[in-house]
Amino acid sequence: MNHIRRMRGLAVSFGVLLLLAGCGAKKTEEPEASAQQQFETEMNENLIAVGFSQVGAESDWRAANTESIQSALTPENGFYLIYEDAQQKQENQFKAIRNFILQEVDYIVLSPIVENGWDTVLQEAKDAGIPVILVDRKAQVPEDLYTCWIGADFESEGRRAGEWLEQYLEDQGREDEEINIVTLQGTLDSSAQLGRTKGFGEVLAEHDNWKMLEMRDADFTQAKGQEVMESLLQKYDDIDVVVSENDNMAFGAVDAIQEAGGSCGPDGDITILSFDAVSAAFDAMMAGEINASFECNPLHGPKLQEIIGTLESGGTVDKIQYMEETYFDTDMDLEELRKSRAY
Ligand code: GYE
Repeated sequence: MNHIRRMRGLAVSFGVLLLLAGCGAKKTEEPEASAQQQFETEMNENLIAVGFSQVGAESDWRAANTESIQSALTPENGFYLIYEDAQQKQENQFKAIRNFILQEVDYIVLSPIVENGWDTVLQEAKDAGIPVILVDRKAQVPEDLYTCWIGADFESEGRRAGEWLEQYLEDQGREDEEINIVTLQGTLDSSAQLGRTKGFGEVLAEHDNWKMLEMRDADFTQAKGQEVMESLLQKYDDIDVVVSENDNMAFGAVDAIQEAGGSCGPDGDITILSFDAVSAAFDAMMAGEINASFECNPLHGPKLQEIIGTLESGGTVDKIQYMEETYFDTDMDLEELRKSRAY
């Protein structure tokens, strides 16, 4: 049933493609095009069609996540993947999902940019009988609107960062000092932002001497991280700690601090805590620019492949599935640790 539905959908989209391709083509090329059409249709006959609406390409983490999913859902593994980059706009994700429904894909994989606003479009997918698998970020919708979710425990990541800071200050005998903190937040209302802010906030609330000077949205990008950090440095001259809700914003913050003549990292004046632990964060830690990065695992591809496999054979899957995570700091043998990392 699913497959009949998919083949029809793909035939429609190939038809559209061929029509477009045909616009500028000479008459003599027509037979070739229809042979191509036949080939494509045959090739895709037994493949599982998956429409994937990705948030964007805003960070190294996102690039690793896209790559992991694209390299798992391949034709060799039995998939026909339609990838849509939403360029960090929820409306683009709505459009992509509605197109997937028109194309009659077998599954929709969605990484929701923010948590709210999904009820209508996910109800449309449900009405069309297409299972939705949420990856990375969550959507605040009734449970029957998605099959399952895979991603990170963002609150634990935030708490882990808070506890790390607690220990770090204690080790330096600074546990009673007044500590001024600023936070570069990720895209507001995204699960990663909400969870990390909440988790760190819980540890913050236990310390009367920790002062959160300001929390500012820097949208998970390096450029925004730099811009926001520049303005925070102009406003406050006594920042002790920067909590950056991803590595790319932390890289921007390092640039801003260095350009302003300041210093950061384990030997500098400003302690920088970050999230994701992408490869470039290892470089930054080894260069002594940031202190610690709390891991967020982007390698969702294999798990996604396994989940779809289970669903295809009529099995059931856990509604919520967390990835395993740890953290890294400059006291560790980072050179050695990074050797086994894929991102
Ligand atoms: O931390 C950040 C990315 O949702 C976990 O999004 C993801 C976050 C990740 O842009 O780098």
